[in-house]
Amino acid sequence: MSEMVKVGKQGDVMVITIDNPPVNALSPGVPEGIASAIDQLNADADVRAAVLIGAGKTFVAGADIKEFAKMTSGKKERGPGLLPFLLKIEDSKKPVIVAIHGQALGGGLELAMAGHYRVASGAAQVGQPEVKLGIIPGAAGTQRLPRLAGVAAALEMCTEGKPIPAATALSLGIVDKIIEGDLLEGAVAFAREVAASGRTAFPKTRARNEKLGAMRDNELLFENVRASVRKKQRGLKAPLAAIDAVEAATREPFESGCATEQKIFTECLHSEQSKALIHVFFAEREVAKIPDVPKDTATIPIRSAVVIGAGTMGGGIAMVLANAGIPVTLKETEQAALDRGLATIGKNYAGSVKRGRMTQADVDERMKRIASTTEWDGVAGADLVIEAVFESMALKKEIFAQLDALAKPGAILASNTSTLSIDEIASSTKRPESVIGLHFFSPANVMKLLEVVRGKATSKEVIATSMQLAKKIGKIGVLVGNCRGFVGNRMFQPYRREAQFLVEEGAEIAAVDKALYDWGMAMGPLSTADLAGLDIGWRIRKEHRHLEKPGVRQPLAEDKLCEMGRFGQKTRAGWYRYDEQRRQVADPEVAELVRGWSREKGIEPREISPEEIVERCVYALVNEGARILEEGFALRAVDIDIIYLNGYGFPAHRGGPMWYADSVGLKKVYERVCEFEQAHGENWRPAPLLQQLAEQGKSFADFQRS
Ligand code: 3H9
Repeated sequence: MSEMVKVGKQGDVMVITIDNPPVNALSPGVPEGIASAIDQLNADADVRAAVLIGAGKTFVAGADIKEFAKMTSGKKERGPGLLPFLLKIEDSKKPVIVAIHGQALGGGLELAMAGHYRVASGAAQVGQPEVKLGIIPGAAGTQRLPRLAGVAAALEMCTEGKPIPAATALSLGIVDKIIEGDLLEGAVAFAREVAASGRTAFPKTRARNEKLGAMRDNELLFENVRASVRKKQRGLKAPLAAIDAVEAATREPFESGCATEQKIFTECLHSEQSKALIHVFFAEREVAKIPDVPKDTATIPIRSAVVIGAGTMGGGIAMVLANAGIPVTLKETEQAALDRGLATIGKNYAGSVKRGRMTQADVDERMKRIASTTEWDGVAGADLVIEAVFESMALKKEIFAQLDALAKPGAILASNTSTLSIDEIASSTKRPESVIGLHFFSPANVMKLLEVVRGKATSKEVIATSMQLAKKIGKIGVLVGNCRGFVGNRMFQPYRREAQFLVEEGAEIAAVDKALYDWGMAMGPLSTADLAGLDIGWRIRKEHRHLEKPGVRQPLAEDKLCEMGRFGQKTRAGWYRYDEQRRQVADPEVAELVRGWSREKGIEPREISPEEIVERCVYALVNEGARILEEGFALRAVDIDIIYLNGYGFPAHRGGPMWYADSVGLKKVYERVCEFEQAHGENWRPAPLLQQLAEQGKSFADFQRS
């Protein structure tokens, strides 16, 4: 018997326990172990039924995702897959009751559906999340789920990939009973009832066709779901593939439906999208691991917090802390500013209630956690202070000196700065080890990314606590070093520069945005600039003119637009114009102006293809990313990828900028960067690391800092 599957008995009921920590993935050995247990069940005259359950915190989180890369790289044959093992369970002469706690996801739910009955604890969840990995269910999930839950529910679960709670699974017919109290005890009792019922045959999901629906109704349903997926999951292939597979369940007998599913599954598994999304799955977990801050580093309990500044960022941060159950005091200098900040928080929460994301009771509870003050009174008792005032070093230093005087020893003093040096801010305190950057992205209550900026003196406890806090407040924390713009904004600057250059060279404004949007970015770079405000970069550039190298081309357009008072959406004019409802409209005047400015600079307009637009902008990200990696401001290429995916609308199915460059091939990327350097000068000087890896035939993923 496999080590990962244990067999025991409770009287006349066999208990088969999957024990493959941490999440009971169906790694090699697990399906074989279950199959052998089913043989034992049918051979043992003393048992009348079996309960199949998971050890530890969850039932089964699906197939072992690590195995997929081995298959697609040719290191491993795919083999027979899980299907024969599942048929063996379904064909067992004695009933198999699957007991679900934690999650039954992907192959875990497929395994459960092959049992004759399913019971679940109240807090359990079930789902087919494969689309999030760019694949579809590959062990008859698309064939058994519509038979249990109906076609519409199966389509929703297989295309969106969101797990559903046990109560919903019960109402859909996916589980047969919710067990209150001890799951194993309840499942064994259920098994005895089934065994005592006198039945000689037990329900096989694959034979239950009554929920597959009428063909005509289905056709309309498929059409609607395809249209909605194309809109909501733009550019993703797996959700559409999942619909094809579910459709096969309604058109073909079970066996041939399974064969269709296998074919589609294999195509998806070998796609670039799936490789990228699987990379993202592991990358999201990798960023939590910091080589010199081990998992067992002591952390500081965060029982209360103060946020300084009640503007858009400060208010959003206060909401995020309150949502996670942390009492927070919002501090402003003027009562009027505080009132405005609180009103915005109230408005944002009201929006969540309106959209059905929260109840009024949830909001009341959260609002109770947000206190407000114009004094410094909360600081002394706080475990965490987050400063979120506007970007002025002098002001921030003044605030940190004050915090140093007031905060208790050991409290974390964080700045939400997006551009300024954490070390310089920390220098205004006598405890730089307690100072860290917590760079939230706007709107802070929505965006998943938190750049955690490590100063040169920041202590490991403060880093470990900040990374833990990120998880607690539902963010993905990525540790970065203290350089100008940190990782995300430092890379964004050349990306945006190229977008401007392209317009100055003759590309239409809308064409630049469209090329990148069609490529998968959540928004084009010029629309993003209008949203963020063109004036922010303008003010920073004005302060740093002395850093500009003579003879190196600088973008013209945004500075000139700002000089005209066109700051973007906030002034209803930037690259585009905005109507009363903030709807974007093209502005031919801007195109004309840019043409004039370019002419003055002697730039000849030319035809620019969407491919060049994408290469210029995306390779600008990659080249700067390579410098950041080499200089050590990001720990690994995956950290950069996660920042771009969660903070900058980079498409997940392209894996992040560094993964994307690896998938194109660094030799090719490097050659193109060299061509751009020839054509456009010093801005495109290749990063030494890009050159080195390209010449060695390596990838960013291979890069290990020595
Ligand atoms: C599938 O099933 C295809 C089928 O149709 C069959 C085809 C034939 N495999 O997330 P956590 C690791 S596709 C391998 O931090 P949590 C994870 O990397 C699969 N490893 O914990 C991490 O490792 P480390 C469909 C896995 O409590 C550790 O476990 N299923 C797998 O926050 C802890 O994970 C899914 O897509 C796996 N399947 O969340 C579900 N799952 O400690 C994927 C996890 O070294 N999993 N690991 O960094 C999840 O969504 C979450 O892990 C879960 C737990 C909700 C289960």
